[in-house]
Amino acid sequence: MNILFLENKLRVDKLGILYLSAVLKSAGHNVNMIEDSVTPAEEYLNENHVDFIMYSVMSGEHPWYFERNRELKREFDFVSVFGGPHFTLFADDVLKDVAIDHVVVGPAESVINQIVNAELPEKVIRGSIPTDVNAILPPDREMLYQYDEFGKSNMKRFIAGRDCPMACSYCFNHSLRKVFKDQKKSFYQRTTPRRMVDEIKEVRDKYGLKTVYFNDDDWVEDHDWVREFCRIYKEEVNLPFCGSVKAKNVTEEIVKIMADASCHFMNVAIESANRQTQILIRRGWQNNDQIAEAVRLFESHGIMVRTQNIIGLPADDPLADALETYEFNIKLSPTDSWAAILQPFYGTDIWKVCRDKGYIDESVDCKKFYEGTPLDIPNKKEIENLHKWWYFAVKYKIPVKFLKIILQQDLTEEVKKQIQDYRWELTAKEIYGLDTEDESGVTMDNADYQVTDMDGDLLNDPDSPWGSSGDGGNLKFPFPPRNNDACASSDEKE
Ligand code: B12
Ligand code: SF4
Repeated sequence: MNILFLENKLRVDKLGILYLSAVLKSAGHNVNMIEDSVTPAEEYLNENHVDFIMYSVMSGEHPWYFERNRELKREFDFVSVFGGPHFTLFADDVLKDVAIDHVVVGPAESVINQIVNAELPEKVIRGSIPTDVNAILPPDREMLYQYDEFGKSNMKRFIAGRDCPMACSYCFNHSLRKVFKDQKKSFYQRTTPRRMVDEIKEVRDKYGLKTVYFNDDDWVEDHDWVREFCRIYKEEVNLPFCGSVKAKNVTEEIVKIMADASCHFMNVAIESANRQTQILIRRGWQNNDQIAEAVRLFESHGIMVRTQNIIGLPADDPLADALETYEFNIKLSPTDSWAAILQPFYGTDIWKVCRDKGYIDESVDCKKFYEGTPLDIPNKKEIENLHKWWYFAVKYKIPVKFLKIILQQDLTEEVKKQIQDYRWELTAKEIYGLDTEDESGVTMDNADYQVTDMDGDLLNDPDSPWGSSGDGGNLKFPFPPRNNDACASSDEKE
């Protein structure tokens, strides 16, 4: 069969479809992927026979995928298959849409070939949590890396584990666990350190690689795994790597091991520093002392930290909550600090909290990740302005009393954009050691130096469906060589 994964616009590796492509190819199918924004699907379908079009969807982008599929169905004959995180919570969306043939809820490795072989006729198909992640084929990167923008990118993405044991009320994890509660024993697996290192080496040798980015929700969750991985990785790869951690699982021993294995940068999530809000969003499992200690440990061992925060939360006083979180960030003084505005996805527990507090009604569509809050909360303007100023306010430790005056000022869309763009220009220089201008003063626009937002969209990209004021969390350019590694230099001093 000929199978096409259709994306709108991809800016970072989308591992989910690469894992599925490997499974499909192993069964002898022809699999390809195009970005509609680069090669319009009609153009491709006129030239190539396609039996199945597959769409991988995250919430927020779902309207685009549904509409595009309807358009294509009117003109071409194919079977449409949808999957991805959106459908863990939203499978009902699709029941009425006659252009959608199949939707898979959850991981699809175990069912994708059966769908293609017409062995599963149902519209909504339950996937399954892999029983052994080490038995899953490694992702088929060729499908994506045939495109230089990805194949030649210096930073490539990997994932060692699949799930997260927590149940934060704004996240899809709790509903994923409900759907697959009969597969409890298969949750929280990690590929072996050996397999992970082999996968990285293969990508390095085949495609080039300067920085490894782990998608795992908590890279340090299993300390034995980290010890063994870092031991092999240091010997056989030793490239800068980055990822995300839960502060409660960070210890000095683990941080030292990571720094010694070239760990360069870690995201540490705070979300809210207010204890009541932490409990409301079900992040009571870690406290501010643990967060502060994790940030201190990383930074003191030369691993840069970006703190991640959520503002616009449905606290009784959302602005006071955000400002308390802000002050906590100032105390921590991380290399970088980022705030998102809460988007309560329909069906999550936080959505129910927002509804019960009268902050939202069912008609609200949460897809403006950066522009504003969809909630009808007090101090909306101040919260949206705080989001724009966040990085500078934390960096320059602006006192709350003065910040409150700044937050009352009206910002035009142009000014908001300028603030965000400047924020990313500084981040590129300060964190990643790169100038956005080369020595001749010419602004670089080489793919290797593109700065993308959290959606993976290019900053200043007029075609971005999410606007241009993104987070910038995913940077594709190479990190500076780690010859000034904190551990190495302290060893030298000794
Ligand atoms: C890396 C990452 C990103 C990256 C890359 C995205 C990607 N898809 O790879 C970037 C930075 C771009 C990103 C951005 C955002 N992300 Co994000 N991201 C992740 C993260 C941490 C890892 C993704 C991953 O590699 N998973 C591993 C692969 C193997 O799993 P998978 O992608 O789910 O794929 C499996 C199944 O879903 C299914 N499947 C996937 N596609 C398809 C397609 C078909 C046809 C079928 C049948 C099945 C199928 O089978 C796959 C194999 O088992 C996940 C959390 C997580 N652990 O998954 C969040 C996650 C996907 N992100 C999330 C969110 C909210 C966002 C943002 C909105 C954040 C923000 N505020 O900006 C943006 C939105 C982006 C957008 N709308 O385009 C949510 C999505 C929730 C939802 N309901 O959709 C998640 C689940 C995290 C969470 N806390 O809830 N993200
Ligand atoms: S810790 Fe992160 S991945 Fe896990 S449930 Fe909370 S938000 Fe989701």
